[in-house]
Amino acid sequence: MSSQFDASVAALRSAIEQGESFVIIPHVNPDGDAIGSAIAVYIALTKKGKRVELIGADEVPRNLRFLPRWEEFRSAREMFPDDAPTENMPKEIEHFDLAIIVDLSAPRRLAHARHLIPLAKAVAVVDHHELGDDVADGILVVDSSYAATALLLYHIWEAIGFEFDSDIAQCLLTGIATDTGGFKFQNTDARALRAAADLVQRGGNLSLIHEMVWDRKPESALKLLGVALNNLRIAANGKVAYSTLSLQEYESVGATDEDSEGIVNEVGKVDSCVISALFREHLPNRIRVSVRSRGDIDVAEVCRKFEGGGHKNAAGCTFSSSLESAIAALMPSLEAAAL
Ligand SMILES: [Mn+2]
Repeated sequence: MSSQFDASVAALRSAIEQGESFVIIPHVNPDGDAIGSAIAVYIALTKKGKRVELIGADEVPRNLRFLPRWEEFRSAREMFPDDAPTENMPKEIEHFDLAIIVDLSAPRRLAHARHLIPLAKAVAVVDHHELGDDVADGILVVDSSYAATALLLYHIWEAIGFEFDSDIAQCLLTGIATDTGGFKFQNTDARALRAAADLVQRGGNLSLIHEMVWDRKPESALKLLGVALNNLRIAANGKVAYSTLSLQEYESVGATDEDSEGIVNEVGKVDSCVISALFREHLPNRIRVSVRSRGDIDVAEVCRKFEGGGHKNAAGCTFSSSLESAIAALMPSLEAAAL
């Protein structure tokens, strides 16, 4: 650990000790790491007797609604319906001593929740993504060598003055488990496994996480998977596998975009492919693309060219266009990266 990192951890600890009121914010379209990390910090601060709000742009995904205290999340979309600062702010969100943003560093990825940032005296970032060009101004506790923000948090937990309990263990374990794909992605290192073992000992329940996150799906999600597999296309001599989901197809099986979770990984099982992608028309002419790669291929770099981002092997971007235009725009870069 660099001394810069240690200094940031010390700064976060003193901001936590001195602050009275906090807001914890995960990124837009949150995953298990964002939600698990946010709730863990929320519980720890609450136990210290602090006033804490847990606010995200989006709702807690259905498959994470087994986590302790997930119902305490509040929606920034409801708070800021016009996606602008409002005059009649509820009293409890008028001021915060510290805003802690987790699993991201770019304020634009807070979406509606970014309007909370000016209400906070200071900001802290806890994240494991590479810093981009849009970074919140504040205490940066960032290290991209960690497989998950929850894993980074696990390592600094006591250094920032927090205690563990079984609910916190379950939240952090969920963050680590989801960002490592159930401990099977390349980022699953000894550090992640050691942390997981300790978190299980502290009360985390890994089989419950597997069941709730991956092994229980609504009928609509399985039907949507069927549609996506049926739409499978192959490019670059088999090196790129991709699929599409149109708005009409979502509607035909009664699915929402949440049901597309994990489908890109199924597409990526084509044995010859090194890059997989799923193009989803989740709103009219709004295309979300999830991209995955094997080995050393950096798809985050590709997605950054289209104002997206992510990790080397798991990234995404969005297009305001038709499905076919989004495919035409992105495929040349994916094919080039696959060669
Ligand atoms: Mn993460």
